[in-house]
Amino acid sequence: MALFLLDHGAGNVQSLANTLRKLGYEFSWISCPEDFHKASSIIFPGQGAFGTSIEHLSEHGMLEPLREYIKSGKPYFGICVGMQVLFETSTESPSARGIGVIPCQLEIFDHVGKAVPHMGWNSADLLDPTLANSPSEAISPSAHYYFVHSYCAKYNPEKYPAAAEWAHTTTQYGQELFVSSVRKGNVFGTQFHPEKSGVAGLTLIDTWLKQSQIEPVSASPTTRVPRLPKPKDGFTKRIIACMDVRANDEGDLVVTKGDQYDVREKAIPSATLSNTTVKTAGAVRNLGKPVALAARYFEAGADELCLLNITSFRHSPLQDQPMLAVVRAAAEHIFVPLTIGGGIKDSVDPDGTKRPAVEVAGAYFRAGADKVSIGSEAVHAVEKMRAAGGKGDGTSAIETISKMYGIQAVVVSIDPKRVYVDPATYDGPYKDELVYGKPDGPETERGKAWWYQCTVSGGREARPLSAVQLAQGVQTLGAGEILLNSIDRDGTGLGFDLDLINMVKRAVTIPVVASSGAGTKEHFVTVFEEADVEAALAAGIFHREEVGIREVKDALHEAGINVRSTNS
Ligand code: 1PR
Repeated sequence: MALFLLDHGAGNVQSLANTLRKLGYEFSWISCPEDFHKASSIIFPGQGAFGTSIEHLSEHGMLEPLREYIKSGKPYFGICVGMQVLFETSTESPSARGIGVIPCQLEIFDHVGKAVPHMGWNSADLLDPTLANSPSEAISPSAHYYFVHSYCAKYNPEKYPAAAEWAHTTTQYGQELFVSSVRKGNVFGTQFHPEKSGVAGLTLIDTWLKQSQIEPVSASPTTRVPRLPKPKDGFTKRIIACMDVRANDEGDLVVTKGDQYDVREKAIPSATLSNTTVKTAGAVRNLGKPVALAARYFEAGADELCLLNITSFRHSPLQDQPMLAVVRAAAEHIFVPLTIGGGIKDSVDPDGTKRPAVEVAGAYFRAGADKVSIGSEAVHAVEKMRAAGGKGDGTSAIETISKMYGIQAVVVSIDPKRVYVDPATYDGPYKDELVYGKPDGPETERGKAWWYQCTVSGGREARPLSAVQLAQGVQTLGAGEILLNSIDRDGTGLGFDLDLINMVKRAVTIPVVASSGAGTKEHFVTVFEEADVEAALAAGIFHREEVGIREVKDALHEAGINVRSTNS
């Protein structure tokens, strides 16, 4: 078999390469139009915007050879945008024209009762239920797969007969049904990312590759049982394990964990000092090696992992080879989405070479990251946008990266801190965002109200911007997700800050990840029941093995909250 992968230049194609290596397949990259003739199977793992992908294929003289290859009837597997290019057009990029074998248009999801992008794990229902028991069927109706997209082929046989004729599975998001995989002859495509879908995804790719070597699939359509939306969709809440990474005093990259962002061991009262503790007080807390911990969390069933380089604001990340190497090594072992944060900004190398943020992000994507998380730079960009009257100028890290890689690849990490004020006298600009009358926070602040102030540089500098203003601003600039920390709750184990989370969640339509303060499995149940967030993230309790990911998911399942099984 001559298996070729098509790289359209945007996004993380490394994950698919890692998956194929793990499964033991050899492959080549399509590097010129002639390679299409050499291929007996092609996988196209697309990501990003429809128009950008088509443009890239055209510019490199690959659109026509791809069209010819697909017409030839040889095995083709398109992933995400690799499936979308089979369609004629997309409202995402109205002037771009796809391959068009499926004469239909892709459209954006509605926002009714759900965040957009559709980001997370969902089920895929076979339209021909008899296939469920077939050993040659790659998709399992009992599994969950990882989706990340805003545009889709709506499933509505009357309105979109061509899409329905190609539909192999449908998926429900909110009350919308869409085509989550297509199949006809040897052309196969999934809207979800099997290379990011854990064991279920690896099995899918392996089954397709084996099947495509044996025999061409019959061109005749399968028996399709038409679908209608069910009362509840199969979308699951995500559990994310986060690793804060920095160099310790010996210069090794370690996973650390702060208490309210202070990652150094506390001073120990002199009466209790022993020789050993004298040495460790003040040292960077070391909770393990990033690659080993990432592999452990993947095995334990985490739905997503996050690596934050917490001191990279001090220097250029492109010079920070250890972190890139960590990402590369981690990506070889984990087959769920990986977010990398810290230092995603315009930077300058010591030799004076300018590295725009989009290039820095590109280096992380090529290393194996699926999303980048932007902290300090997002605050500066929103301040600039607000000063300019509320419109971005197209130059910020958020704008340039989301334009090139799609909004789903851009997370903004918010580091807010409570500012306590006297509610009787406060007349400042955050009056409308004050939280009143909660017996919450430190003893010294009892009876006061508070607002949430944004900080930069790991909480070291406070800025004149609220968490709500930042969240709304980054959504306008083109962020696809918010990672909402809380400096007050970080490492305390007191539970998520529900006031903060609800306030931000109500202010935006993109997905929100609740972070900081998880101390028990019940805290996860509470955050999903009381704040309609898409995901919850924890660090300390997982690192110290006080609560396991399986325990959290069991508790959520018992509470009737949809979660992905830890075995899939
Ligand atoms: O500003 O773009 O370079 O990004 C820096 C990134 O590093 C930001 O995402 C910022 O949140 C993070 N960061 C900076 N300093 C620290 C620190 O801890 N000193 N960590 C830091 C932020 C918070 C979460 C933590 C949760 C859950 N860490 O990552 O994992 O609070 O913890 P818990 O479950 O133990 O309560 P830039």
